[in-house]
Amino acid sequence: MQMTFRWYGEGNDNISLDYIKQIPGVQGIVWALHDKMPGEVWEKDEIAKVKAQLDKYGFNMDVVESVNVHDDIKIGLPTRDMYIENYKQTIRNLSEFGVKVICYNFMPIFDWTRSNLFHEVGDGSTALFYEKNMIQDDYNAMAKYILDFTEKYNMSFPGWEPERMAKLDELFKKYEGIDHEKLWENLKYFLEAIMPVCQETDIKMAIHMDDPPWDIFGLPRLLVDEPSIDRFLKMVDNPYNCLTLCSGSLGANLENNVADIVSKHHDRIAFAHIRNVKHFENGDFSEASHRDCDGDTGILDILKAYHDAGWNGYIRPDHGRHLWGEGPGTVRPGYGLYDRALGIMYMLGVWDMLDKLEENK
Ligand code: DNO
Repeated sequence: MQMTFRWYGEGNDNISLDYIKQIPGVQGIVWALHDKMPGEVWEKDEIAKVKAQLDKYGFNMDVVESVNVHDDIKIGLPTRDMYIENYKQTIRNLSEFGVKVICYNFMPIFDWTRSNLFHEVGDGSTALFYEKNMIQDDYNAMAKYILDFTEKYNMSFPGWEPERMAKLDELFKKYEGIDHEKLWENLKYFLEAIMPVCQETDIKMAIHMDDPPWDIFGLPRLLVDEPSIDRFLKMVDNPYNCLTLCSGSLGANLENNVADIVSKHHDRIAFAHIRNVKHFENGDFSEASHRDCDGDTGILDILKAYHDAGWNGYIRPDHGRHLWGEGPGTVRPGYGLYDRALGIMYMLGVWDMLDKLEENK
């Protein structure tokens, strides 16, 4: 496996590359041009700037997270072809800088959804939290909570672009009639259109799991469990059509066994997100440290499944808790420095030990 760390870019992330360089084992930065709207072409000079910043530290830029997909593609509007052409151009431009994997998602309107971004965990730290009752029919309260937060702290979250969010009602109207089957069709159309460019440029498309893995606010969600992943991989059966297997997104449903999915589909997992989730009886869940026993996701089984498979894809710690003074205004929710660095040490500790045991067999 190849360890990476997500970084939001200069001026957009309080964590510096200097600090990231001090975390053992990090080879690459998971990056993006965060000021791009979905549908816009990423220009070479913009990509070159990031490359120069990463080169100084010897980090690779192999993984992009995310090149967001325009709503018109998800909805299947006639304008989708124009946005698909732009997407292809972005893939071609990225390939000139050695990019190998593009992480993206196909969730209608919202990316990840939570009801509390800094929930007290009980040990003095905070974490992202999902209160089931808060995320039912009315999207306005949840959207207002997130958007007020981003405005107050002068940041924007990927997938929560204020320009799009300002037109939420309109967006919901556009998605009327888009059920699961329509959305699957539109996903297939998109992938079949871009696969030849992926083959030509040797870039894998790695779809992120839906987070949480169920429909919200009446919007369909597709990548939610093993059968839907099977369907996705068969639907476009191409080695460049891959997964970003996010243990935390899938782990929000206790019925998902992420380690089993790893064993079954490791050859199509281009990128692994490792996140641990702790469940409560009423259906709420909180994010937790990466340590196996702090959550219910089965982190040890998952790492072992990757190791047993001899997997050599990209991996990163996903959401961590906010520790040691990190809080609103100092870090991006879920993306502090400390818990993700601890997560890396945990993962590398497990991995090194598995290597050693294999060596000594
Ligand atoms: C959450 C992330 C997601 C992910 C996108 C990929 O923190 O894992 O926002 O980047 O869904 O498109």
